[in-house]
Amino acid sequence: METKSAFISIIGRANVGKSSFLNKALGQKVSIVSNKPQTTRTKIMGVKTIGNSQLVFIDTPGFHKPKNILGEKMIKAVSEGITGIDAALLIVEAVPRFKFDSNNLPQAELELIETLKKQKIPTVLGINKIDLLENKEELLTMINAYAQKFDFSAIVPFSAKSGNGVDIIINEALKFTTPSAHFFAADDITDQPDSVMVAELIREKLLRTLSSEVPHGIAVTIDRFFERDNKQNEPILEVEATIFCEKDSHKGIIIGKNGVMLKNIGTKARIDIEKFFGIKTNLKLWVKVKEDWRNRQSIIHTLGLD
Ligand SMILES: Nc1nc2c(ncn2[C@@H]2O[C@H](COP(=O)(O)OP(=O)(O)OP(=O)(O)O)[C@@H](O)[C@H]2O)c(=O)[nH]1
Ligand SMILES: [Mg+2]
Repeated sequence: METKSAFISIIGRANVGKSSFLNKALGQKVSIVSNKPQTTRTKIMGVKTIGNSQLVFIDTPGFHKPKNILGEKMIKAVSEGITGIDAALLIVEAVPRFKFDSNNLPQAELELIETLKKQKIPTVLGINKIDLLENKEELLTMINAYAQKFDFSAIVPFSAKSGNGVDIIINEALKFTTPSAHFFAADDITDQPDSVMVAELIREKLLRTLSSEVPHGIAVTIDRFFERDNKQNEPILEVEATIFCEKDSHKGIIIGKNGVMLKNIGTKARIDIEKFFGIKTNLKLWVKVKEDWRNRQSIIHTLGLD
């Protein structure tokens, strides 16, 4: 049987739903999602094998103006994420946060479109969050505005939340496949090691639970990660993780009064880890301060964020 594959980068501004699309397309969470911008920090591959075709999606951090060294690394991950790919999926929002003006698309999107043009990357435009759209005419204005900027292979309105239109994007993606060996096993779903997946699931709960600046300055490391059998001979996953934050005051917020906040975060993370691996899990969390780590190259490196 002749096998085919395509590498497809998912790019766009922060918070437009790139990771949500990936998870919906795969039918499983491999990339964390929150309502805070800059949730995704590195390139994350998601693999979908349909018959003899394998789609390798590359989720990337939201394109933004970096404010620290971590931000610069994230933008580097975006440009690396579109190197050597077969196609791209540019995601924008049907109901943008900014005032939509067809002559004045967001700078970040224009910059990405410029790169796609220069590198001649075939691109599907996905207009996400159509479930929030009240006035369908706005969608037409938007489609026209983007179509004038770039010759997209297809323009697909969709909702990563309801799943509407996601299959249309997958069908468009399949058109980019070319004869080649598969790079992943048929049942592989991501390139992320299990321990990274666990750290990300913990960080997701921090992003979702904490407000303001605190979660942006957080990194999670896994200190211990192993499986053992309990007395009843049932497998248990033991996980110990450290949450790094930037200030003593942030540490206080993360732990919360009488440790309630940390306990709540730990419970939510444990439930998700159990769901992901399908086994009972013990999760222990510690909180440590590393001042201004987002501007410290050595720490960023140690955390595997470059
Ligand atoms: N209503 C609605 N919300 C959505 C939809 N897709 C994503 N969201 C929400 O949009 C927010 C951002 O989603 P993410 O998937 O994290 O966005 P992202 O583009 O990966 O963001 P970064 O990683 O920060 O660049 C989350 O609160 C999602 O629940 C959608 O189709 N409809
Ligand atoms: Mg993301």
